Amino acid sequence: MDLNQMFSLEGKVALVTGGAYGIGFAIAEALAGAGAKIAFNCRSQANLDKALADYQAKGIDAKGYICDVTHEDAVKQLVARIETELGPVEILVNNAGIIKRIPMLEMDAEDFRQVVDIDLVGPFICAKAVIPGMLKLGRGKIINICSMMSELGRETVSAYAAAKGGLKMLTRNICSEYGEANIQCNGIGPGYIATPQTAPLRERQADGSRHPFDQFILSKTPAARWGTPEDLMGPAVFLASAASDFVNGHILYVDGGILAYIGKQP
Ligand code: NAP
Ligand code: GCO
Repeated sequence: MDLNQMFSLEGKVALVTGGAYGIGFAIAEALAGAGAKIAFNCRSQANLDKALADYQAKGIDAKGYICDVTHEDAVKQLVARIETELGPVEILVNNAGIIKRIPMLEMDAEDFRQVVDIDLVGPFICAKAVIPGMLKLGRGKIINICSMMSELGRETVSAYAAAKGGLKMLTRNICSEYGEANIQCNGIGPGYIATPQTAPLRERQADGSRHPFDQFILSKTPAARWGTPEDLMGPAVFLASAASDFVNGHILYVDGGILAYIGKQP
């Protein structure tokens, strides 16, 4: 197979959850650039309208839908609609996610459940909805967007770390259960990426200096910068394409080296 063909996604249908902005939008843009037909979902009409205009501005003919990934019936209907309008989903990117930064002792179980529901149960529901179609097709790619918190903990993110650690294991389990059916399920573990989700950690101080957490991330990252959504484009195309057909159950960390580094000595 020639290299271009190996990385080509020509004509394949990709569903990117939460693809309205941030990491999901960049990944969808990359998949479209490699030839995929894009479907994405988000929860509000305002975000959907803005996203459709943003895709159009990039010359991408994406189909957008309102759908909450935690509602199993709605996700089933979404996948059925995409099948009718675009064709069977061959690539699923489980990207939709939220974080709540609350010290554990101050966190209500309800908040904890909501994070786990969106960040872990959501990917289960979406994978469950697309796998039957992939089985019929005889192939499929599922990419779960994990996190540094799939490996590391830190103060205030107990629910998020529990969910993203769980998502790493869901990834390995889907690989174990459906690898034989030629479905590859891998994860991308982004490092600290500049998106709306991390904006509060990068806010400038009143005197114009960097947020202490921003400085902490720069010192903890060998690349000495925050990642950008664009940093995830190549890895996403790789894991969605035939180039990764024998890569399964793997988490590809795209973190500027954070997980390799003990941190700057004082
Ligand atoms: P973001 O800017 O907050 O975007 C999150 C997206 O998910 C939005 O499009 C949002 O749209 C959608 N979403 C949230 N809950 C949803 C639900 N229940 N159903 C459907 N869509 C939902 O976040 P991001 O930084 O791009 O992060 C994307 C993914 O990467 C998340 O899973 C996040 O945990 C993970 N991640 C982020 C970083 C980082 O540093 N930024 C690092 C590692 C991993 P609506 O609000 O319109 O629904
Ligand atoms: C936090 C951050 C993270 C990142 C990301 C790291 O508060 O520590 O929001 O958890 O968003 O997931 O990979």
